[in-house]
Amino acid sequence: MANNYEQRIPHYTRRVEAKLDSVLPGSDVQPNRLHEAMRYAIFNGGKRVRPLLVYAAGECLGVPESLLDSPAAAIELIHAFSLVHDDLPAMDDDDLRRGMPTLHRKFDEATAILAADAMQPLAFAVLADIDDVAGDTRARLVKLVADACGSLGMTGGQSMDLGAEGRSLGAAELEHMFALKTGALIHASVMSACVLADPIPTGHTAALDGFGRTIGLAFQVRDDLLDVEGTTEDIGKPAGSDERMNKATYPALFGIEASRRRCDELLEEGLGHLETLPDAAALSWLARFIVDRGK
Ligand code: GRG
Repeated sequence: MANNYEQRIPHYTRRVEAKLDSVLPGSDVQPNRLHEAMRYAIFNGGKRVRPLLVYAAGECLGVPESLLDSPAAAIELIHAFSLVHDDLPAMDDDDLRRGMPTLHRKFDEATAILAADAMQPLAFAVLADIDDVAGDTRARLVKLVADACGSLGMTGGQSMDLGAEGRSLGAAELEHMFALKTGALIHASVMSACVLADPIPTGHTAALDGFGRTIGLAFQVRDDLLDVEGTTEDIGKPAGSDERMNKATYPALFGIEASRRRCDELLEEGLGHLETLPDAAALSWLARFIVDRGK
């Protein structure tokens, strides 16, 4: 099943995009401008890494694809919502995202805030509505994703990130911030398949837990490197903005070489977690993609 994983990525991308299309109200539905803005935030060219991790972890544990569409779409809704907030004037004040105007630039600030506000509850509605799954499993999925985006997850990490501007952090503090800001949702993507596959051997859960944490951290170190090494055209957002905003990043605090080494170490550690798992080729491919990606 996991052979030729790369060729099957479009299949998974189509699945999650079809699910997203089915749960997002059409832009012909009132209030039209709000729905148009939500659709713009979702359908403007994201890589869909988190949904791909949901499907890949599902492959590994033998979870039917049809059960994975809801967590994949819900997590992408949360991710898209966080990017809209991240770009707002009160946060990073960015004009460009995925090579296109950010939502508040394309529409207006109030519409961007409202579109993000509506995407978050939609994500939980999608999880609560998942077909053919017991009620307690749905509740566990809702809690998994809620914890990942709350004050002890992504929102907390974003708060730490804003508070770290201009400060010199040690590696442990920086990585803790990364683990929350970026790692928590990536970890939840992997763990959502464990919830759906339960009961599974505790060794499998521990391996995927370790993999999710490690690769979530690697994702942010690579993101920091891309901001320094990529062009605006490559990364679809203004290159060098971390330095201009005096952000606490891995390259700024420890240098480019140390950042590359840390990415490689985290990749090795992540791949090590996969060794005991039955069918981890897709996860392994995604882990390499995360540390090698050019955008
Ligand atoms: C209230 C839940 C909540 C969130 C608000 C704004 C915020 C708090 C959190 C933002 C967290 C954030 C933006 C983390 C950065 C994560 C990151 C590296 C995003 C880029 O992800 P990619 O490369 O993006 O997967 P694409 O465009 O491919 O989807």
